[in-house]
Amino acid sequence: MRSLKTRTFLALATSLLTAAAWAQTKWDMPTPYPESNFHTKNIVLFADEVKAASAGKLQIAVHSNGSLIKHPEIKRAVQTGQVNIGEVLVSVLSNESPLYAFDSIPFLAPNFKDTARLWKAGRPLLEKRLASQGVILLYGVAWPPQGIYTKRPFASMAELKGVKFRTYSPSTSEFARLIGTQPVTIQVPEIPQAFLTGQVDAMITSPATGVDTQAWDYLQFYYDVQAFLPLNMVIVNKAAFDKLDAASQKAVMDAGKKAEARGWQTSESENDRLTKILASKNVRVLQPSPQLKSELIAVGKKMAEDWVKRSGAEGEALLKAYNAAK
Ligand code: PCA
Repeated sequence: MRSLKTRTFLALATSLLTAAAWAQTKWDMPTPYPESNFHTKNIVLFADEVKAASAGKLQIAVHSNGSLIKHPEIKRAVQTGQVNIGEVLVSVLSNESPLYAFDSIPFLAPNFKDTARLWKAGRPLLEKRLASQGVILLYGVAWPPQGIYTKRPFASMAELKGVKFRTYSPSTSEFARLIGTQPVTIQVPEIPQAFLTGQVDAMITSPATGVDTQAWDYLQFYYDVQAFLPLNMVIVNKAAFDKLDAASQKAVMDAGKKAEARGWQTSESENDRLTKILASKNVRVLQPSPQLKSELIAVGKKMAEDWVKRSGAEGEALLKAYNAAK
């Protein structure tokens, strides 16, 4: 028979172990883009930092490429607590509210500097809206500028007429319609298959996604239009966040701040390198013709007007804050 001392020690050790196991929380984190993508790599670093800063108490398992939950379902999954954290493209939600299309208006904020100012103006409105649904907006990072990939060269909108055009959000589908093409919404994991089976023949996206999806296998031209820089955001279920101990909450907030700064930096600094990869794979990287450029600017103007009408007071407040911060 064990001595009283040993028994007391064993009982104590067991209860300590049980407490430690209880204190450990695991969150699943669905994300829409592949492992190779800079947003995903940034999230993996974020998860590592949360684990270290919470002394292993909060572990975030990243499920990239829509493997756990498909992109259009991720926001709902976070909101309902099916998962506690996730990443989405802001404008994928714009059927829910036009507010979420604020970052997809062609030529409103066509570079990183203006998009940072636009994000600053839009963020409080998004935070408020999400908070009313029990969701915390942790951070946002812009994609590089969006351009147009095609199989053939073109110099005007008329030459694109009727082309089946891959889009990724309600706003990009509206853009596709306004330039005379036929939008087909396809999320990134399905892009190669969609081109190889002839579902689409052109697309709008960044050099980053062009490289991730090996665009050179089915597209030969990239027009560096620099139309807009859409944002991804990382969102958290508030009830789950509130259940964390103070140290873990701080770990999430601090790591979120760092990920935001790192993500913007990488998005900008990697864009040249990724554009060069496209060129090295024989995708011709071209500037839009002056005619095409002015046609696209007119499309952007129309989209801006429509968006202001649809988004009402929120849209007005956002644009006012954006313009005031110039
Ligand atoms: N890549 C994502 C969104 C914007 C981008 O550059 C996509 O093509 O779906």
